Amino acid sequence: MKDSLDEVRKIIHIDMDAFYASVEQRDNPELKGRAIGVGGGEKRGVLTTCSYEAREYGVRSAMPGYRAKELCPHIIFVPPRFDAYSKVSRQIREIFYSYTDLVEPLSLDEAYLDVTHCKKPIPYATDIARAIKDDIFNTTQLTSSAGVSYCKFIAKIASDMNKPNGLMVIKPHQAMRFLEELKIEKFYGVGKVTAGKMKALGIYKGKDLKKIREVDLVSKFGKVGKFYFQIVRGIDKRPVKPNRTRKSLAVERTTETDMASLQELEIKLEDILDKLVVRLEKTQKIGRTLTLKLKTSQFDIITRSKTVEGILDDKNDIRELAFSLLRSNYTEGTPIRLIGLSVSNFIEEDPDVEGTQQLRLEL
Ligand code: TTP
Ligand code: MG
Repeated sequence: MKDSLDEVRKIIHIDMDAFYASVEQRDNPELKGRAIGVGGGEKRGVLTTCSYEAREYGVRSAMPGYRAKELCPHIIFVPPRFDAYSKVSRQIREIFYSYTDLVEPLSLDEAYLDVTHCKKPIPYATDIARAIKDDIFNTTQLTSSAGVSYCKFIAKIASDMNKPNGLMVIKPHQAMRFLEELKIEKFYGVGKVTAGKMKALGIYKGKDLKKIREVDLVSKFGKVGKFYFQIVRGIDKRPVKPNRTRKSLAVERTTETDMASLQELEIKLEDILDKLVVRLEKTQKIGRTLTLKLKTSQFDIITRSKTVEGILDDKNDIRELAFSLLRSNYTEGTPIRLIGLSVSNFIEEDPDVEGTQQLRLEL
């Protein structure tokens, strides 16, 4: 059955332990061994996360600070320091890339790695995971947990099983039993609502789910039913997708006949702007630099950029900037065959700016 196109993959999922809280405890010795919450100190604030010492009292991520205090009166609230977390995030990514280029970061503290063809000569995935955990600890003095398996779904579940400082391996021949015993809410894509529906149908564990025919799953849950059918049989072919970060997003228009007046160009620009804003929204990109590009009928290219201090997230601001770039750089009468706008300098590429992605909870 196995051939080179269908080899068994080695997937590792790595997740840092109590990430923000561990960084705070590392950097402030007074917080070591104490119950701490990151964020949540101020009125109506919620915790981003908390230390394992606080978890013993039932404190959890996303919990309002006052509730955490009720459960654990001696909890210490610490304000978050995102620059420190992104620094660690960059350090651990460097480590990942020293093992494989197939790294798919899911957040600051979590990533999938496909180490089927590892850059280092370590034959077993378990040893690779151990080596990565050691490297992370030696570089950052922080612990992480790893899950090792042949697919993403099982690797991710596994990394959560022996936290903190865990290492859990689920080999292909162990997967079936593991999935049969797995609670339904742990299955990938099964949220609270779906779990509720499943329980109403008597589906509590993988083995119950496995009894349901594919057609019935599809008729009850829609398309995703197909996915449940596969995943409960241990089939998850999703590849580890390295995030190729897009450097810019551009929309351009070439016209059949040259445009030779500001008025004509402005009409085109408006149309480009609409398209650009839609695409920015779709990709969830937030940039800081807007560039106007003009190509003359002689094929000379003029590009002019402006970087704003804040972010380019408002259509009116982008329009104003685009029009001012055009007005100040176009000489009436020059024949133009292409006009374009692009947004670049995306905030998540700049480690010193706090990207919206990095903060999953509003503080
Ligand atoms: P998680 O990996 O979900 O949690 P954790 O690392 O704190 O703890 P665990 O040991 O269970 O993995 O999230 C990573 C960081 O992301 C976390 O330290 C803080 C932040 N975060 C939020 O800002 N809001 C949230 O709701 C969650 C869950 C996490
Ligand atoms: Mg974590």
